[in-house]
Formats: sequence, structure tokens, C-alpha cells
Amino acid sequence: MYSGAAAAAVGSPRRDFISVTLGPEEAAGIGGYNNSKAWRRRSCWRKWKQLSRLQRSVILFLFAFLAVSGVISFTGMGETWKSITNKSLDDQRTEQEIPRLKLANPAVLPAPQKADANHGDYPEFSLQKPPKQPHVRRGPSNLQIKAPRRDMRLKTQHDTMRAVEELVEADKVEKTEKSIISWRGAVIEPDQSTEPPSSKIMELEKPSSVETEDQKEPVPINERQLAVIEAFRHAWKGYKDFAWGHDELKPLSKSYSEWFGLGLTLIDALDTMWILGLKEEFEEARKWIANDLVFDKNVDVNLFESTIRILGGLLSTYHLSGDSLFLEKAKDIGNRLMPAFRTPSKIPYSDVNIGRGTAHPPRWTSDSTVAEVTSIQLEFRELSRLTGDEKFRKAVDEVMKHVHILSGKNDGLVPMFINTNSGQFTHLGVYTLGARADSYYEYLLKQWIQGGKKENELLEDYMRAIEGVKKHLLQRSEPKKLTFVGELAHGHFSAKMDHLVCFLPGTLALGAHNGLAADHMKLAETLIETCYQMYAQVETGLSPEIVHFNLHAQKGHKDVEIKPADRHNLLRPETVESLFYMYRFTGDKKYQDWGWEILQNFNRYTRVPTGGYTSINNVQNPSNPEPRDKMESFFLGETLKYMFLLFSDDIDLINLDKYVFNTEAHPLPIWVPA
Ligand code: DMJ
Repeated sequence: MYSGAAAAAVGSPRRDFISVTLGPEEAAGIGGYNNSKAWRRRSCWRKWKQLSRLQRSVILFLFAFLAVSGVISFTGMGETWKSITNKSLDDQRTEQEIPRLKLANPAVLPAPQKADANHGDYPEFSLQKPPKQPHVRRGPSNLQIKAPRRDMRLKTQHDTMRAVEELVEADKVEKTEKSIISWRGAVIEPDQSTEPPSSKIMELEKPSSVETEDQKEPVPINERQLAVIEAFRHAWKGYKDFAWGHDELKPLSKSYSEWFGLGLTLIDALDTMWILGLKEEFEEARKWIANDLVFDKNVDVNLFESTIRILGGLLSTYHLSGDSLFLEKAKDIGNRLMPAFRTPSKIPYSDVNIGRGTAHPPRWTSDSTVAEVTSIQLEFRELSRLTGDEKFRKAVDEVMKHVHILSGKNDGLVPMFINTNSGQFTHLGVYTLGARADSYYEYLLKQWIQGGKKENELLEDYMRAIEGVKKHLLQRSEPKKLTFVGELAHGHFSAKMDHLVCFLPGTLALGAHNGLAADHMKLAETLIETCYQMYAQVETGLSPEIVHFNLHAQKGHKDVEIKPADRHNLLRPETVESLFYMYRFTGDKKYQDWGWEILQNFNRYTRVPTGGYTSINNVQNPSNPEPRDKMESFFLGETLKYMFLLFSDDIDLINLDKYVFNTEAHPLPIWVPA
């Protein structure tokens, strides 16, 4: 409205002008101020009446127009506001979900619990959201997993609404189907997101790793794998008939031996049964774990052995099966092992009484073995990730950090003992990749892989150590010129090699697969040939515990010499383990063939007709290999598992980009880098 002189509608009646005529008082801006409601109402009404019909219509139209646009723009703003709010929620959600998405293996269960622990010390370590416990259903994977529809195209709002409804419906149906655990190791992570259906619609356009895995045709089990299953069943029969719930089977005397009294063989074999698809056996064993496994026992256990076999076995079985029983048990034993770290140096004692909560070194020394204190990290780190309780990881990381800066190494090679009081290496000057040091090297690489290849100190130590091996421990034998890893004792080279060292080709190959020097793979190829020859050159076709290589050609002598004290075979896994890695990474069938020979020789010389397999005393005597009457738990935990995997052509059967095996062949998930 304007102020000033009156305006009039002037001109041709065809041209409409809108004007407002003010009364003289108003126009002059004078007159007494009367702001009473009645006066204001009257004066407005008077003015309204003074307007022409056209003017009134136009004003009404304008009001109506403004009102409608107001409503429309309010709705639009609401939408904008909503989308802003949603966006920030989405951002938050994305941040929260990053850890889950970062886990390399969609086929691995997420961390189920998050404690209020302070994670500040470990910036690179991202814990996952607490997940819902998946509903566990077992059965052939192809029957269980429904791929989301990919061809959905949403155009109109109506379509969108319908799609939303469909999705909500489908979601209800799929909720249980998505929390699926397929038999033989493929665990499908349940969808834990809580976002509204609309964002799920968008997700349908993206390829889903779960879907991809699901859509793969299952690889059929072949003859050799069936032979492994048969061997496992035979071993299990002996254990079940004569040693059920005890540590180890004594297959000849049809009895058992106790080490910790914790059903060691049963626990060690759990994930093997899962991988081999032995459903019935697995269920039976699970029942025993649920009803009979008690850790509250006044018993001394070895920290390393119980970590790699029991804690490792329970954790990997939890990952494969999704059954929280195994995680509960893992937490229990993990907590009970923690007193071992209460030492002046924080280097753990070798033994813990899991019932009393006390720990001590062996009676004759205050030293611990270097391999033992540095090969418990994969398991405790994973336990921290799953529980959200940092104390496990802190304890084992501290050991690694301490050893990283410790003097007494020789080009990355470590001595075999470390003192729990001083924290210093002892018995300096002896360097081996065999007993007492072996898995130190293995766990440097594997922790680096587990943690997403970020922990550079581990990699540094690993690379330096392999250079140390090349410089000090590699030699070639005669007559076949086999490259082998000897030992160094106070500057003197010894051509002695433990069968235990045969983990090395597999570890080197794993490192090369993860981007480390290509010459590591070359070395792996030459070393696995040597390990195979440790079997092939022996009368039973089975390797002894220790060999000595000939450095000089002598008529009638092979490369491999065996001392009487070393000619036993404990059904160890290391060569088969390395054959598995070599086959996975090269596809060269000769590795499968070598493994097949070894399996046949185990069957020939170590199989006990009434059930079980036995370690033997003399690999050089095929007519009497002298059975020892003991089946080690690692025969089921490791040897047969690696055999089965070696004969498989399915790289997703424990995919090595998603899992890292602990030193007892229990697969644990790899955490993906940030
Ligand atoms: C297993 O307990 C583990 O592989 C360990 O690292 C070495 N010894 C046995 C198998 O030989």
C-alpha cells in the first residue's frame, strides 16, 4: 500500500487498476491515535466495503494464492529439512558402520560386544558395532541365501511406495534368512542396519559381497577330499570310543592321556569338522562343550599351547559357526590366562593355573620361550576385537613392542629364550627357525596381515628376519642341492633342520601373496621341495622330527641324514600346511600330489585299525615303524585340515584374503585397513 495522495482508478473501463483509497486523516497522517480492537475492526471493514468488487476479488485471489504457495513451500522446506536431518544421520551411521564394512570378510561374524574400554592407545584399531547375535541355521548354503532383487527400477512415487512396502515385507522374510550360516565355513553376516527401507532400496542397486559369495556354485568335494574325511572319521572314532572329553587319544592302549584335562583334541578339531562338513560329529562335540567343558579347574596349563589350541580353536569355531557358545568359552579361557602377564617385565610366564588365577615359570628357570610369548597375539588381539575389552590386546602388544626394541638379535633372528624378570633375551648366540623360535617369525607376518597391513614394526621385523635367514641360515645340500634352513650356534653353522621349520615356505608364500618381495616366493618354492624331500627320501615316506643335511657329496648318501634320536614322526602338519599355501598361490598340482603321497603314508604307517592314528618312533623302518600310542590333537586340528584344504580347488574355502590361520591352523578374520 502506498502512502500519499489518493489514487483513483482512472482510464478505460477495460483496463483495471488496483488502488486503495485512504481516508483524509490517514492520508494526512493525522488524527488521534485509537488502536482499540473495535476501532481497528470497524475501520478495516469500512475500507473493505469501500473497495470495488473487482478489487475485493483480486485481493481475495491474492490471499488465496499466497496461502496456497505458503503451504506448498512449507511442505518443501519440510522435505529439505528432513533430508538434511536424514543426511546427518546417514553420515553418523556411515561412520558407525565403517568398521563393519571394513572387515575384510563378509563371511565372518562381526564383533558381538563393545565394552567401555578406552581404545585411545590403538588408533589403527577400529572396533565393530555390537551386532545382533545371528540366528544360527546350518545347512547347504545354496538353499539358504536369497539374493536381493537387483532389477528394481523406481520411477514414480507410487512405485517407490510399493517398493518400500515390498521391501518391508521381503525384509521380514529375509531377516532370518540373512543371518545365515552355511555349512562348511561360509558365514553370512546378518544385516544389522537400522536404516529406513528407502535407503535399502538404494542398496539394492549395489553389488553385495554376500550375494556374490552366495551366487557362486558350490565346488563339489573330490576323491582326495573324501579320503581326508574318511581319515578324519577314523581318527574321531578312536577319540570318541576311547578318549571322549580327554586331551589325547592313546589309540593302541585304547585309552587317553591328559595334559590340561580340557578335552584338547575335541576343541582343536571343532573347526576342522566344520570345514569338512561333519555336521553330526560337530553337534556332538558342541554338546560336550556346552555341558562338560569347565575351565574353573585347579590345573596348570601352558599359556602358549592353550592359547593356540583352545582359545584359537574356540574363536575360529565361533567365526565359522556363529554360535555364541564358543565365544563365551573363549572369553572365559582368555580371562583365565591373563594372570600369566603379571610379571616384572610383562613378558608372560609359561604356565597358568586357570582355576586359581596364578601363574609361574617352569620350575627350573624364570625364562619363557621366545616363540611362546610371541605367538599368542593373533588370538588375544581377536579376543579384544570381539569383546571390546582392550586388556587382552594391550598385554600381547606390549610383548611385541618390547621384543621389537630388544638387543641380542642377529640380523632380525631372535634367541630362543627370554627372561620374565629382566625382559632380556637369554642363552644368546643360538639362532633357529625350529623349536622355540619358529612361530615368532610366523606371527610377525600374520599379525601384520590380521591388522590390515598397517603395523609397520611387525613388517620391519619380519623382513629383517627373512634377510637374516638368507644371510646366516640358508645352505644347499648334496647331492640334490636342496636349499635348507640350518641353525647358527655361536657363529657355527649346523646343517640341522627341524620338521617344524617347514612352516616357512607357506609363510613366505603368504607374505609374497600379500605384496612382499617376489624372491620370498622363489625361496618358498625351493624350501617346499626340500620339505617334501624330507618325506620322499625316507623309507616310510614320512619325515622324521629332525634331519641333518649333507653338505658334501658322499657316495651312496642321500641329502637327508637321520639320527636315531630324531627318527620319530608326531603326525605334524608343517609340510602339508606349506603345500596348501603353495597350491593356493600357484595352482601347481604337484603340491597336491605330494600331499596325497603323504596322506597315503600316514594311512599306511600310522593308522590304528580300531580307530585313531598314532605317532611313530621310527620313520626308517616300514616293517615296524614302532607306534608310540599317541594321537596329538594337532593331527585333527591341523594336519587333516590342511590336507582337506590342499585338495580343494575352492579358494573361498577359507579364503586367504579374508582369514589368517593361527599357528594351530585355526582361521581368524583379517581386519581390513582404514
Ligand atoms: C602345533 O601345536 C603348532 O603348529 C605349533 O606352532 C608347533 N607345533 C605343533 C605342530 O607341529
